[in-house]
Parts: sequence; C-alpha cells; structure tokens
Amino acid sequence: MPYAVLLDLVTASLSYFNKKSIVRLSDLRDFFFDKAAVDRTLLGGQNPIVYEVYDNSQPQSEGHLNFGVTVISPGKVGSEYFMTRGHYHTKEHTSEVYLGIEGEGVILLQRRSGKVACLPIMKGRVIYVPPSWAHRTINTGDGKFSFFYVYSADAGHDYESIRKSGFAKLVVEKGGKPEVVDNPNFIA
Ligand code: M6P
Ligand code: ZN
Repeated sequence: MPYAVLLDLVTASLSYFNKKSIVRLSDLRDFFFDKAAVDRTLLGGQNPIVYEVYDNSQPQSEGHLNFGVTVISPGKVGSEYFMTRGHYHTKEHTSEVYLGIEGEGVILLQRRSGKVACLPIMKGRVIYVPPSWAHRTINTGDGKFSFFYVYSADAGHDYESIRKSGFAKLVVEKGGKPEVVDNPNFIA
C-alpha cells in the first residue's frame, strides 16, 4: 500500500522505519586504513557507534525503492574520519540519491576503472550516484552527519570488493581540516 512518513529536517529523524542498523567500530575493522588504531580502541574497551541506518525497507524486487536516513557519528580512527563501509550495487545498473540534512561530510565515489569523485554534502544538497559508482559517505564535521537516501530495493550491496580493494582515496584530517589523499593500500 502507498504510505507516508514524516522526515524532521532539523533532527533528521523519521517518524517510521522498519529496519534499524547500528554499525560499530568492530564491524568496520576491515574498512578503516589504520587497523592498529581500531585494535587499540577496541582493546581499550571502547566500541563506539560509527553510524546508524533507519530504513524503510521494501520487498527486494525490481521497481521498489528503499529509503531512509543514515546518521554518522563524529569521530576518527587515527586521522581517518568516521564513515560508512561503502559499496558497489550488486546490480550495477542501479543508482541512488542522497539529500544532506544535518552536519558536514563528503561522498566518495569510484568506478571499477579507478575513476574517482568526491562531493561535499551539507544541508539541502542533493547528490546523484549514477549506476556503477561505488559510494561511501564520511563525516568530516564535529557533530552528527545525517542524510536521506533513496535507492532501488533490489540493488544489493557489494561490500566484498571494498573490503578487498578499498577506495582509491582516504578522507583524513590534516592540520584540523579534511583532506582527500591517495590510499596507499588501494588495489586497482
Ligand atoms: C546509505 C545507503 C544505504 C547504506 C548506508 C550505509 O544510507 O547507501 O544503502 O546501507 O548508506 O552505507 P554502507 O551500507 O555502505 O555501510
Ligand atoms: Zn548504495
């Protein structure tokens, strides 16, 4: 059935979602550059929430759209800002749209050819992720970074490519500011 939800554009909260995911540092060890820094934090007894996803998850079939809000906490692992895993869509021809609601961040995009792009996201900014572009969002600010997203419900998330090869670029803090640098561990 058709339905409506409210998206509070100040608090970035949804009045309804049917799937909530909480992703902690321990879930992201393979995705951060500085694994020793991850291990130090975990060994120190801390396992912070890096991001949460409030999803309106639809049947995983062609024609449906999933939508929701992702909230990335402020923080860093070594000098790398808190971020999502990032993924290609398993169905490579599917696309995605983001709308910035709160805080500041960037979206890193990359094609399998190695072509990369990096776009800032802030309140009101709409980003189009075309087919075949992997995407990862990164919180470069001091507070929460929240955005709304919509994508094909049957797209699927290919995390394994990112787990193995990483993104070609890292978003790190240098001298108090975000900088996009080459990832020395990237496998083309
Ligand atoms: C966005 C969307 C979701 C995704 C989430 C977290 O909100 O792209 O599909 O799950 O970010 O990103 P990831 O799953 O790559 O960690
Ligand atoms: Zn996606």
